[in-house]
Amino acid sequence: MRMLKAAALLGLALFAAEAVAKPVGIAVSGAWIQATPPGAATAAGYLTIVNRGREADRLVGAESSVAAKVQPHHMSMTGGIMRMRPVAGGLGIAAGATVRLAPEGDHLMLIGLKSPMTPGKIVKVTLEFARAGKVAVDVPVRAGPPAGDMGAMR
Ligand SMILES: [Cu+2]
Repeated sequence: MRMLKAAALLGLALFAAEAVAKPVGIAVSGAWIQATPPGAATAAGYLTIVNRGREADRLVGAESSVAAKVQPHHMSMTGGIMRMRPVAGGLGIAAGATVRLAPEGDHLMLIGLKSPMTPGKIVKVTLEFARAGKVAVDVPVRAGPPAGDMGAMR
């Protein structure tokens, strides 16, 4: 009984610590960037955004020192051809919703790479949300998707 109580208190303490570290309603997890061959001008980044807040938010932009610009991109299928374009007005995340940016789907596009994305490298990306403001994420470069990330279409 005593152990259970201690565990419950510890759980509360951890929850509180997390709440302090992330005062905003937005949580980002599972971020990674697809490695690129030398000389590549662009790279794609993927991540999962959870909006724990009670209000809808939007990912309106992003930046990183490794690229001239970083844009949220939307992927769509038109006549059997996949096309991507910058998300006009930002990527919406409804209150309580989880939005997954994954291979073959929406992604972050790093444009004008200043150095090659080699596996193992950690890239700092700052996401900008309309409500939550700036959220900095350390994003590892990977040769392929992490285990369990099956892509947006599967
Ligand atoms: Cu793109």
